[in-house]
Amino acid sequence: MLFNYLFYIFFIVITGLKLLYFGYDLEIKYTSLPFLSVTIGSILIFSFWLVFLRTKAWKLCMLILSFTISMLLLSDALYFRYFHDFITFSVLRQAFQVDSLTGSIFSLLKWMDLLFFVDQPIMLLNVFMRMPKKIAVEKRIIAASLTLLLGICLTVPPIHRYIEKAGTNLFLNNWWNESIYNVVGLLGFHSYDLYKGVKNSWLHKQITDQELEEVKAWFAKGENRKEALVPFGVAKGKNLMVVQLEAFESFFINKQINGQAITPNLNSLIKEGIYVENFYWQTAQGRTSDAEFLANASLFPIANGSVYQLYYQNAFDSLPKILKAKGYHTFALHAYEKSFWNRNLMYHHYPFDRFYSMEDFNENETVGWALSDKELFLQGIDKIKGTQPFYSFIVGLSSHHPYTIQNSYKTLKLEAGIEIENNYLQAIHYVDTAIGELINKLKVEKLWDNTVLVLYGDHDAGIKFSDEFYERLGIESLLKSELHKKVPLYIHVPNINPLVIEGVAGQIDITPTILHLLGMGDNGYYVMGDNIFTMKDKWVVLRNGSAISNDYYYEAAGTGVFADGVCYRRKTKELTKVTDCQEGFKESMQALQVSDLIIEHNLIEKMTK
Ligand code: GP9
Ligand code: MN
Repeated sequence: MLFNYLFYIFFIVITGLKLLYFGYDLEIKYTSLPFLSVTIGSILIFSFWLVFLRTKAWKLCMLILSFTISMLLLSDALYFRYFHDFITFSVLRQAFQVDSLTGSIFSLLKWMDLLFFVDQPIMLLNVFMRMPKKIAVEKRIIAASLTLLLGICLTVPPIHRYIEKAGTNLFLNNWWNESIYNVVGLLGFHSYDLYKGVKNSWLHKQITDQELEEVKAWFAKGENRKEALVPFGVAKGKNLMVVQLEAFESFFINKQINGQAITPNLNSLIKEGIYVENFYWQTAQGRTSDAEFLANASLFPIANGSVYQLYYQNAFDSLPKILKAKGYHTFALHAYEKSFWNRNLMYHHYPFDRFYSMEDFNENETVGWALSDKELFLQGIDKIKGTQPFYSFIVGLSSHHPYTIQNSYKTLKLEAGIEIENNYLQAIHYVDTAIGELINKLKVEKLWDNTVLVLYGDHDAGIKFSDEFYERLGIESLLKSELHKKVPLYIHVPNINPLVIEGVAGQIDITPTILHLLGMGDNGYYVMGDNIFTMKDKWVVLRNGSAISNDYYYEAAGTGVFADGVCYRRKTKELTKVTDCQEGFKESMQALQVSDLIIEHNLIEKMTK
């Protein structure tokens, strides 16, 4: 009998160690005492019922439970290495996409991941060991109840203390899964997420009057404007082409490696057009689809899952919708499976008149995952050039993780180094070449002088770059976390002087900025971004609650408490007192809340009626 209990204690300890190794391996910083107690407590709550079972069933169920936890840890670890987030209920609803990511997933596996399964042989052996004595049912009930009680005592008080200190904000707003993990551990996170997922799917809560007022007030507040840097309507009636580039950060722009420019085409474009130097990605779990949504609907992505999957039927004041109403022909082009990220439905709903997906292209050249960006651009222009004025939204793919483009397209001469970093630069360099081809084609087709061209990156590369890599590129920035939040925003407007904008902006600002150039303005539309040409200093809000202004960078903490975050001066990259960033925190809480309310309750439809 004693052996059974001892073995159960072994199960608790080894599972606890596996959970802690998970956090250590993924460098999710949080190892304080309450976290340890919550981790052990949650295992007890998850497994107390084993103690109630008869010996044989107990052993078998313990094997199944420990294997399930091992699989959960491995899946979460792989997902986290790629997306920097945990698998959630909403993500599972899009699980069919995992198929396409298989290549990426294998590249993320490590031998050390076997540690998640370290206890399996012993658990299996235990099932086949003979146990002499049965345990009386009363004893089993008492033991199971005590186990549950101990589990509750280890988890509830620390979480309660956290809520007392920080409020329920973290759970209510749920802007960042990592912060919930930091308080309740991995098993706690998944339980909470499952509860929320089920609740949101089946019990839809109504918006309160106060919440509705909050949303209306947000749109009613006056804007902080300055004289326009570029005249309103300077590109009235022109075509619009927006190109979203995959995992295209901006730190390599105007940089050289071994005497070769990494992005020669973009570098020369910047000299002739408008370049927003401090431009940030604001995506969450919906990755590429979130970036598309930010740029086209000018709202924030949701914290869990993707708007494209979960709210595609909502009403949005989207760029294609606004332009279509003004007589534009609207096209979306992405040479991949049309149902990926639910694009076929979402694009139809935006609405784009026509979506050219993989099946509409001649697949004559593959780079990375699919048709090369070069062919996407060249064939794409042929498809749309006959119908003007057009709005064409093109989504590239060649520079997708794990960046292993075919050797013949790797044209940079690089010394051997860390493979993924080299591959990333090769893929970026390739995409830059494709941009060069795009510009040429626009000129040949006589579109360059009557088309506004917008280029931007969707999100970061998801790579942990080495110090040696930064050195090779001559990057000295002391604040790497902010550096990798930046993607480029380049705008070509026919016949205007070149302009470099230093003020901060984010993907959510793309639609209002374009509406300014096309002479339509964003008045009367439910778009949350600002027009880059007229806005004064703003806080660019990231989905995890961080915020960036011209002067400061507020990095939100995993706890959701303002004072736990850190505040930097952007110019000097020095830490300053956190209260300097108070405004940024307030702004991010408000903006994310307003956007979430709009999306969860389909408010644009209601408010427009
Ligand atoms: C595929 C592509 C995926 O269509 O958009 O990019 P991701 O969302 O994985 O960054
Ligand atoms: Mn992407």
